[in-house]
Amino acid sequence: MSNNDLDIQKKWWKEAVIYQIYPRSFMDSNNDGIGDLKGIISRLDYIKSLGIDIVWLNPINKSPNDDNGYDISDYEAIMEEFGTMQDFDELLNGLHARNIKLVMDLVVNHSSDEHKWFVEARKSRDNPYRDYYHWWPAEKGKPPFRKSFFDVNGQAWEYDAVTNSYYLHYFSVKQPDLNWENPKLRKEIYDMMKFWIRKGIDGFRMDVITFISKDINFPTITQEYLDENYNGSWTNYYAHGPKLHKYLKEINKEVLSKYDVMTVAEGAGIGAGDALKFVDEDMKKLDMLYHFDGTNLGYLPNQYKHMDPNGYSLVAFKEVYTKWNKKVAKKGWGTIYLGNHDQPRMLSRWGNDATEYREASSKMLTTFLLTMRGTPYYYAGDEIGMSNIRFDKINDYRDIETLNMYEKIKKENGDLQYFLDGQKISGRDNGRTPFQWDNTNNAGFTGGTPWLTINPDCKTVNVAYEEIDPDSVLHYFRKMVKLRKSLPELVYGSYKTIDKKNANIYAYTRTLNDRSVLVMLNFSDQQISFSAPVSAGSVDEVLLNNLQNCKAHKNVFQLQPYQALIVRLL
Ligand code: TEU
Ligand code: CA
Repeated sequence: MSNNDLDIQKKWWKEAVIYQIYPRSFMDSNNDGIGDLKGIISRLDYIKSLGIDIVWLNPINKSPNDDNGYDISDYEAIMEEFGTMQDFDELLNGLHARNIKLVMDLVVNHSSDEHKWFVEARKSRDNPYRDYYHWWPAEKGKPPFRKSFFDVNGQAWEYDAVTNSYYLHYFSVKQPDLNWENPKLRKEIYDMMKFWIRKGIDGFRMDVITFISKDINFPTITQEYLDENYNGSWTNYYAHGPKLHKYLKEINKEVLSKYDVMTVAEGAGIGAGDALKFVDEDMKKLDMLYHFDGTNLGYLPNQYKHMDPNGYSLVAFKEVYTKWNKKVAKKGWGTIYLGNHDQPRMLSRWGNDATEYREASSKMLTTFLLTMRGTPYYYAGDEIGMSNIRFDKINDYRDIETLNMYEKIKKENGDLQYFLDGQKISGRDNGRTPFQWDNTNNAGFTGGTPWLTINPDCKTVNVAYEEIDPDSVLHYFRKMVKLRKSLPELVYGSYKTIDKKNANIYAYTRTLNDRSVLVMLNFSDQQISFSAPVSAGSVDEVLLNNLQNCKAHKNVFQLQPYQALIVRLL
């Protein structure tokens, strides 16, 4: 069925390529070792050169940086380390002048404990801000267990002596959860969102927005209950609070419906079956959601089988993306990502960062991200093939998640070496090492001491080096972006997976108005013979190849290790 049978509503954010910048690690302008807004401003022409349409900035609001900005102490001020509101205005104008939109990170499941609301709330039980947060009076006894992702004891209730009460924090003890039951709190959030929209931003990425509704009876939740109802996962339980969709509809009614802004939910705990509850246009809630079903798959067997015996398989990987695409094929819209600030580098996780394969597999993964159906979220640094830094020692890490989990395992006399081995693969700091601009000191990121160690591969993995190599990962990224924009079938075209049980090749067609392309991706380090099924159409010209040659006879391709091919089908 050609795609023009589907009445797809065209939207700017459906046609866009989104580039995510982690400001702390992108470019430092004042040699304090921390990236900042002026640093990003100094690199606007580079960002423009990529051909992307939207920049998603991780949080830049005032924060004590317990969780690198995901603990906000003033939602309408800029983090001191990042600069001033004037710098923000200059950055926004600089992006808009280059026809690039700006999406900000909305972190409203929790605030910092240094936010004035929490400073007030913990003063007394009758403080006007008390109900901006979730409290449990100690005279009721200990509150029922709730898991915290970042607490050294794994406990989400923290005792606060001043008012002889406990407060709830799903993340660190310095990230108290906001009480969305309170209409006054919700109005404060909506007013803040309007403040930023009136400043001219173009949308929000909504941090763990799925967690904002809590069952305020705080019932006892047993592991058996989690196993029976939430696949044993606290994340899944947290993501199904009783009033979540009421709040999402209210956010849309009170704020989003009044402006042309885009929204994307960080969809922790949400399965494909629930996708349309969030992104079906008729629901009038959000535009997009990104899921974790792909990134939560096990690790590559050839590299880390010992870490995850169930391991990932390409067949499972393909099933995830095909399942999610199917859910939003007719209504709603999808997203595609493999890397972000919470993930290890996609090259190390899903490709192969060995010298022999790093360029080919980087380009292959980029081809996947930019030929799938749905808005691609591309993480800064992946366009030059940055890889995991694989720290050996806990002292090398800065991420509160790694540091606190280490402490927790130490308290429990657990296997610290096993944990550190695992962090080399999945630790979030692998994706947060400073951007590599050139082969000068500190990779051109800072004239000071970088806040996080720079990957030693920066001598050759850097923008300057790759600008002069026409076959570089960087030039391939630009080519792939350009190709996506030149072929409407790669944006709005239907997606159909081919040979889904193939253990090494991910192949699919994209079709719009009877124009079809076939994408073939070799996810393995082997040469694989692949017969493009004639039902997909007869193979015509090769539109893009991440390697120099293409061995084919009629519709049989000898795909080299990590080869990516896009061919026109007649
Ligand atoms: O991440 C939430 C999230 O994805 C966690 O539920 C995830 O499972 C956890 O990081 C384990 O890997 C968002 C932000 O993206 C993240 O950077 C913040 O640390 C977190 O929320 C708290 O704001
Ligand atoms: Ca700085």
